[in-house]
Amino acid sequence: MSVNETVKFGRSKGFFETFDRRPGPIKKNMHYCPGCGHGILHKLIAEALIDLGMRDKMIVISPVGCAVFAYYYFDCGGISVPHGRAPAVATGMIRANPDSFVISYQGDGDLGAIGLNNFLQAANRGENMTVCFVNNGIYGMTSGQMAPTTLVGQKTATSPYGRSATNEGYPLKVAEMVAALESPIYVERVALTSTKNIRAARTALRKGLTYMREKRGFSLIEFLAACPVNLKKNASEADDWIENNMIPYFPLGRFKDVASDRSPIERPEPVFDKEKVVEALFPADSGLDWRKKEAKLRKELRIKCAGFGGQGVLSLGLMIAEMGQSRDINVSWLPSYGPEMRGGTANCSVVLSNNEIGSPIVKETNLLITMNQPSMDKFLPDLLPKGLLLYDRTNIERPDTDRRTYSVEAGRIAIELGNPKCANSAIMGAFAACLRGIEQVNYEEAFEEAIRKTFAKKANLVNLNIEAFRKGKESVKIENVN
Ligand SMILES: Cc1ncc(C[n+]2csc(CCOP(=O)(O)OP(=O)(O)O)c2C)c(N)n1
Ligand code: SF4
Ligand SMILES: [Mg+2]
Repeated sequence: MSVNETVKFGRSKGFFETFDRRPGPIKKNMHYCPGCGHGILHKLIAEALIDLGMRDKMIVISPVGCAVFAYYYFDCGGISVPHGRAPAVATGMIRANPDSFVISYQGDGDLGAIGLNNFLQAANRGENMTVCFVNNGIYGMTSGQMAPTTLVGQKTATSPYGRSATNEGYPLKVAEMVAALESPIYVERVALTSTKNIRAARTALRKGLTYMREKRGFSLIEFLAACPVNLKKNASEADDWIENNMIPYFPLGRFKDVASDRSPIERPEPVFDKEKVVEALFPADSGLDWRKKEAKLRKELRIKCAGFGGQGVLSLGLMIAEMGQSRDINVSWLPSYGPEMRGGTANCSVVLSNNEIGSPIVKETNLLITMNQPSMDKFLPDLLPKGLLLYDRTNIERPDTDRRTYSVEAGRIAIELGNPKCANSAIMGAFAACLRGIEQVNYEEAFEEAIRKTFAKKANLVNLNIEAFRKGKESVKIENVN
């Protein structure tokens, strides 16, 4: 190094100083494996946000994939979205607020498989967004399954003999495909391998972001990136592998750059008139209007339903929400998918409220419904002191708690009715009985309507679930009235 060169230490201001959103004790490092392309690209993005002055209006959309937690790191707007849906969410954001900037950050599974249609439609509409497409040739997060961009002959967890062009087709050339569309303005493929390639990637990223700042339209930058863990190589071997195997098939270079021929996008200014939206959603003669303030519930119910994956806890939550909606109560239902499901419990959050619902996330619960022991152990500490607990005592030991507690043998009822899957309706019956007790409201008919609606396409299950519901309602047991 010459004496005139300056070495800059420290983290770009595009990153948070410490990663406080990251659970656990590690707050300084990202969760990526050593040598992972995501880490390199995050650094390039963070620096560009600051150097281009775009941070304060930027939203980075995290995909489902190893970059699912990108919002832990970037000090700008961030949201994580369902698998493959980043371009659709990005479209909504920039259409509603055309002065904001959006990076749709996506992996090859997210963009090339489950989300391909969302992605192509956004590209074809020429939305003013920058798509950062991380092509590591594999499903990194889920331990190395074949992706649309896996090379022919490449062995993965789901192509143990190597990808076959005859069976699975050839790897998808996303950059070439998008460059063939009329609307996109800029398409380039780069690689996050050698210093030279990373510098070219940095330039391409900044070009795409600059075009977005000028509102020129849709840019795609495809980053060939290493997933050393799933390639079973070290970081340097993984880079060599990309250069020797991926680049020959996915050539680097600029496939399209027509920004200078395009005028900045101008679309009609969106108007958000709350009253008009309400009128459209709830026409005056529909009888449904969340502005009506008559007290239907004495207080907002923030409910957590939790159990094993196959116990139907998500549909239990949906049926409760369905019931509330049919009674003109504001409702939200938020299933919990994704990495946290690996812990063994599936759960969903349901809010029933007379008022507008501030957040669908239920952390402090005032009504907990548990269908297995791990869920009880996990969520009971979040139950508020005046909260109510309802559990399936077929599967769960009587908890040592001073909360108001009710139980029902939902599992046993379901087995006696000949179908263990209707345990969720049995516990919902018990829930309806509890509601009658605590809220002095009788929603039992509405619950039965919700069951009919849920199983409308499986007529043989309607009666079974209604029977389970009624039995659950009749056999609820008070454990602790506090
Ligand atoms: C709706 C849905 N389907 C499937 C999954 C499982 N899943 C999680 S990540 C992933 C693929 C990720 O691969 P990629 O987009 O290439 O990201 P990478 O981890 O390689 O960066 C899949 C299929 C999920 N979480 N949600
Ligand atoms: S599994 Fe692969 S893609 Fe995921 S963090 Fe590790 S190296 Fe990166
Ligand atoms: Mg991938």
